[in-house]
Amino acid sequence: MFPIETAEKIKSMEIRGAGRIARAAAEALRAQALCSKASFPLAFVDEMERAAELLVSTRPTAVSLPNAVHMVMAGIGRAKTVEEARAGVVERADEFIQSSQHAVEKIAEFGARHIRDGDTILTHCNSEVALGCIIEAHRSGKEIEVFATEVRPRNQGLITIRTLNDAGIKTNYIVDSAVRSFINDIDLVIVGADAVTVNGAVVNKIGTSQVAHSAHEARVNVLVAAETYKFAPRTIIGEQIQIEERAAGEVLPDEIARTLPHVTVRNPAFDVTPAEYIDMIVTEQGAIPPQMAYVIIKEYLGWDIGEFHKAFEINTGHIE
Ligand code: RI2
Repeated sequence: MFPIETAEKIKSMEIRGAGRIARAAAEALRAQALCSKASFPLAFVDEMERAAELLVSTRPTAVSLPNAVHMVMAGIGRAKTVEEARAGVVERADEFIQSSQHAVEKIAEFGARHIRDGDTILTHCNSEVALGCIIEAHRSGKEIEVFATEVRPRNQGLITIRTLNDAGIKTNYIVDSAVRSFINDIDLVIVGADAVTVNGAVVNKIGTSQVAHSAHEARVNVLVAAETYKFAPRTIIGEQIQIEERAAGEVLPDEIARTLPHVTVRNPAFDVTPAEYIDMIVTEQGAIPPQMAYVIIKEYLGWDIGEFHKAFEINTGHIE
């Protein structure tokens, strides 16, 4: 699929989930590189940069998206010909997609070990990696039960309960506001992430921080399943994660909203859970306490300070 089509599908959430949108973006850049008719390197770079910007502009919160685009675009490197640049992009895109799929499997394997036989788990939203851990625990023979939230307003909980049902896992479906009522029945909370900041805060679907707060109060452990490419390098230089606010119509139908002129609907899609409410983050490199997010950004994601400066210059339009 080409970048324009992929961008539309990410915007409309036909393609959704932080990992999936990252892989879809890598795939779109690969398709663009393969079909480019650019006859000299600068034209190729220009075309690819426009595609990259379009993809990154679709949804602002999941850092996996700009990280994936950055990794794929780095394939252009110092290429001297269009063919070299094209091959670089294709190679990096393939590498990213493969390593992303591998990361999802590794996290399932590591995360499942934190689930005990007889555990009742609560999950919020629809995270491929969080569900991977749960399904792997079930597959390895552990008797588990899950509570899954509805996830207003987009109801991603429906996808979650279908997946759990298909896997044969005993599942309870609850409205988002019922989490505190059931928290004493829960042994472990497992959620995914759209972004992890340098101070170990986790940005995930709206409501995650309430879930984590309830869990903290009830002394229930919170495990976050997140691939290393969901860690946000630019938070090291003080950049904030932008929380996407989606259309009011997702919460309240327009025909009702029109009759309520004094009412403003607010629809943030994500919230921030502070590190102190998170017990561990399971990455494909192993589990870490959230306070070690810096190490993942520096050691595994491999951003060096030169790249921070470059990113900073691009963002501020300031070139030294
Ligand atoms: P995986 C989703 O965002 C949810 O917030 C989910 O927890 C997160 O991405 C991670 O998903 P949305 O696209 O990568 O539904 O673990 O807004 O699948």
